[in-house]
Amino acid sequence: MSRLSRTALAHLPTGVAPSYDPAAHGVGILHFGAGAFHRAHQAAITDAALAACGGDWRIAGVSLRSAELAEALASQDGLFTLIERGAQGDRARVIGAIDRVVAAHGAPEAVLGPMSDPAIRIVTLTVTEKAYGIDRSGPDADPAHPDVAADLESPATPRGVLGLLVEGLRRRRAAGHAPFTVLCCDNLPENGALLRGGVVGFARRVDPDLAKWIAAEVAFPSSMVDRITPAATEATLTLAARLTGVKDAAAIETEPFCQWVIEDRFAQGRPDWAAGGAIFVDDVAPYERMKLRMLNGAHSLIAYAGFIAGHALVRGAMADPALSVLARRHIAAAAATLDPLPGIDLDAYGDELAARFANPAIAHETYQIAMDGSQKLPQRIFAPACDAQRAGQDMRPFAFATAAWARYCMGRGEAGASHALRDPREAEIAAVVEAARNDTQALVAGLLRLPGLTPEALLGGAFETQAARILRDMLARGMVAAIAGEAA
Ligand code: CS2
Repeated sequence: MSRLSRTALAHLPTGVAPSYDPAAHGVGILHFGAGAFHRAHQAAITDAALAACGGDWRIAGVSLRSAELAEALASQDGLFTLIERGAQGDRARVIGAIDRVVAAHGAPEAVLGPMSDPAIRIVTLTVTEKAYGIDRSGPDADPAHPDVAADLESPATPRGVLGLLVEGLRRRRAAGHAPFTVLCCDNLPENGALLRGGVVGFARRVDPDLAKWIAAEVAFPSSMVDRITPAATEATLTLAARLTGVKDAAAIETEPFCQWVIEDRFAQGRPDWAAGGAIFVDDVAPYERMKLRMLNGAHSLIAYAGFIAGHALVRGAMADPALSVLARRHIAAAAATLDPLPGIDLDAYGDELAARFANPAIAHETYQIAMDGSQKLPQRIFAPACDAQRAGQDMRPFAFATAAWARYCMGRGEAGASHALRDPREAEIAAVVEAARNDTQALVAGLLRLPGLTPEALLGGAFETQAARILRDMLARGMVAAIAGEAA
């Protein structure tokens, strides 16, 4: 079987190859974090925009850690297969929007070079919540973050996101070029303003004049991205080969649903992403809140409760009647904290979410979603819990999710098997777990009081007491019984 490449495109089944010639379009976007999520989402929408409206908007990807993806894509002329999997079956399409991916690790010039090139008009990012190094209370750069600390020491040879953006912008300004627009695509609240705070805060520490220029000249629109994309496996590659007739080492699979809501503030133009299904709005914040609280909040609940109850996959957890009731209760409680959104029926959105979680073709691991809880819970669980408390609404769904996270943080399943937490604050979490022993109140109190984690309003009151009681029940009766009792 031949390998996916430009020359193989002519031999693909009808409708699989891009309907435009990728090589005829120049690169206009630099993207940090070229993993499965980006390729199933932004790259796919950019591909549709290129097919519909053209333009020099192909993407150069930056892989911050691994060189593997860069090599796989290089040997395939940047092409990869995207498989959409849903009730209607599997649909494969080859995406031509990515020109190349460069590995940044130990090679900052590979990233700073393109950043200085005026052809790059937008820098986009999906690097996960923990990679930024932003102190959210500012927002500001967090000098305690390892990448930020290293880059403040040697700003001319950065390795982290903030350091690379600031040095890239510095060079742009020094060369007299207009700055690129910075578009954050991670699951963070008001992600444009947050990243702006981090970048300006970093710049202020190395070059206050540059910080002023960035604050005045660089646009940081917010965006909300949504597409459930599990990590690709060998089975993904086998399926891609069966659907297309060629071998693809970089194939990925995803759900049919895809949503991208973007603030339309691009200083130097942008692709016609609306042609690929994106929605442009003046203010992304209400959409972001809806998605973070309803989708991601319920996802985290399912991940922690489901993992401890023995469900490796989200779809398996949703097939458990009691857990599915809890997921729906969580979605409804999250919806109740939101202001109405013109044109959006929150009940219908919630129903659609439950169906998406249950998609039998998508094998999304609870363990994957459980990762980095300390970076996710504030916007997914604590923010809606605060609003619910203020409005006198039921906080129990949020307390249950918090207890499930605390149970997961204990690092051991009910049969005694240990699991790695995979959280940037895992040392602090482990210290709290160790000190609390099996005192559930001390454990919940300790976790909630990790510096900067939980809003003051939730500490020392009903929310904390409820979470501790629920955790005690989870330990006394087991997670399955605790879920069943809660759903009854
Ligand atoms: C998930 C998200 O891993 C997680 O934390 O909740 O990656 C989720 O699948 C996406 O945000 C869906 O758009």
